[in-house]
Amino acid sequence: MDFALTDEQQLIREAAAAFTDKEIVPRARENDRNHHFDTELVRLIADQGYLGAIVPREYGGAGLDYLTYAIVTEEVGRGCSAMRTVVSVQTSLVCSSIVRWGSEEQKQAYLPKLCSGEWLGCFGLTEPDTGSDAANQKTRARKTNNGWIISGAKMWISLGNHAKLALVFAQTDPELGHRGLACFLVETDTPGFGTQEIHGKMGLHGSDTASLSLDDVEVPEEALMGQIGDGFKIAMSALDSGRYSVAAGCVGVCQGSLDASVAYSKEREQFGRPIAAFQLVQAMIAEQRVLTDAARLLVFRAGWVKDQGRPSTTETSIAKLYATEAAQTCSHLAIQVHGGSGYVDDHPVERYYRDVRVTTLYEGTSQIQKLIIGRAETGINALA
Ligand code: COS
Repeated sequence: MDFALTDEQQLIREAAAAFTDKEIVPRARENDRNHHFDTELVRLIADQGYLGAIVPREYGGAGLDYLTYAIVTEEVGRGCSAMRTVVSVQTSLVCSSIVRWGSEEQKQAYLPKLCSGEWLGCFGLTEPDTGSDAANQKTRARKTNNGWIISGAKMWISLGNHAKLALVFAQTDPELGHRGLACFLVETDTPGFGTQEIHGKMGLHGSDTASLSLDDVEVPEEALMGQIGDGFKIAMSALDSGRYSVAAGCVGVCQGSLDASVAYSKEREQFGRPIAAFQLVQAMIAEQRVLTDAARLLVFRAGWVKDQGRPSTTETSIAKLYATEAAQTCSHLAIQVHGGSGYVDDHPVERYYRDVRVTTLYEGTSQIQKLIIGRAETGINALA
């Protein structure tokens, strides 16, 4: 077993860290304060190749392996979870689905535009009444002579207001349950496709979140990705990649919390000494270090399994569960180390804390990850 990164991975880490410090970190607070989805910054991230990190080069991607993708995503996550969400949605949920399930024509048509950031994509799975029970889609797709008519609504869709392409999951035959689901590549300027911004979020103020409405949206036959009935598998395989990406971003939040805590505790003096000299402060720093290391190792293990082409659902759920929960604890402890200063946005830790709260909810709650892990361990499906 070799825990060292390759020279190439190390260089990619250094480049991603430098880019994050130069471009993402300086904008994160203002974007958060202004609830601004920074499309200029998205373009810079795309120029780095991060939006198509795991897409083969022939389709405009960077052709990275999964482990290296985690390294990049971690660095972006350290800078800003709103921008990391862009990477996760575009790269994992949208691009990786098209790579795996799209026809050659669909790959040629969409991947270069998505990898370059010319187009953003979104992932239309969740609905107002359909969250954890993802198979229970209310959105319907009706067959016509030339294609399909899709009607329904989607909720909590990251990038939804800016996306030019939406992966839309819809039921073609309710009698078939999850085997009736299909996935469509819907261009968002198609008549009947509408979006609305969701306001009032606790965090991720710099990200774009939408509800989508599909009112008899007519798409051609070529919009179907995979076969009718593949929809649920497409969604689950997308989430195998998306959850991994969320977990990697959370490692970045853990590391950012730790770095901020170490720096502040060495600078801040009380009782005539830097607070880093106090055992109770060191305990909070040590706890963050352990959580960060453990989360990163679980993410790397999941990436290593993916890079071998083996099923990785369980390892991904373990990494997602652990890293997202670790990031809650690390950002919470980081505020504690900062005292009153951690409660305002002079330091990144209060933004970490608010932004990271959603990660135990989106792309499958912690409870769903536990059920997936429990089922793998016992062979018993607690959801049946
Ligand atoms: N990749 C490919 N196919 C998969 C898969 C994966 N990771 N996981 C399951 N499948 C396939 C199974 O092989 C099965 O195929 P068959 O119909 O041919 O047998 C089918 O999908 C159904 O699988 P399963 O029985 O595991 O489905 P469940 O209904 O039990 O899944 C959970 C339940 C909870 C796991 C699922 O609904 C889920 O992940 N929910 C959370 C959804 C979520 O994360 N939402 C947030 C979206 S925010 S972007």
